[in-house]
Amino acid sequence: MVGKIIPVPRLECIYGDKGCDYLYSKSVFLKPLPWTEPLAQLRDKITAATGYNFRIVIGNQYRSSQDSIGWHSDNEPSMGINPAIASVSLGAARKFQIKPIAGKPTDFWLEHGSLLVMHPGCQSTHLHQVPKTNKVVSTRINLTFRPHTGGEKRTRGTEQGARERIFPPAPCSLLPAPSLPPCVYVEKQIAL
Ligand SMILES: O=C(O)CCC(=O)C(=O)O
Ligand SMILES: [Mn+2]
Repeated sequence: MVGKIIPVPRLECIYGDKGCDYLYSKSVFLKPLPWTEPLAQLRDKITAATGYNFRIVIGNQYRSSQDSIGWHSDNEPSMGINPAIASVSLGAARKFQIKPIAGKPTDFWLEHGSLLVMHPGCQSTHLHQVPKTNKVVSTRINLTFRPHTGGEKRTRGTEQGARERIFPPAPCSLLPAPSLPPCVYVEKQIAL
């Protein structure tokens, strides 16, 4: 379908380091707005908890039960090889599913304030999605913090300190939950 514009079933935004442009599905181009103070604070908190460094955050807003994201892996080349991705969920709880590429899904609920970490390697072995649902659900926002190999590096203040501490990234000290694939970790509640 050449030239046909198909809207994604959710709202999206991106914040991050200057020049860390993001292209996904070979067709959707996102240009980051500068970090806001609350987002930068949350990024640094997640870095402190996981040991992973992040340069962009993509926000998804699921307005209702009919907003969703289909099976995919986050394997855009601009994130480098084997990215670690951490996401924070806000608002309504939604079912998140993850499965080995040719395997059966594991379902779990991402509640308000939960932190999901997909460790390096997860994107090559697993797919994930947030399906539509027939239940009535209110708005959910998901913030996915991601690395990026391009753009301009941050140079000031605590951001520089954070980068020096964890670059190259330390292995994440958080352990996977027993019921989940080993590449995933979920913390029920992070201090927001
Ligand atoms: O909303 C979620 O929990 C997942 C979002 C996601 O997979 C993505 O933005 O790539
Ligand atoms: Mn994803």
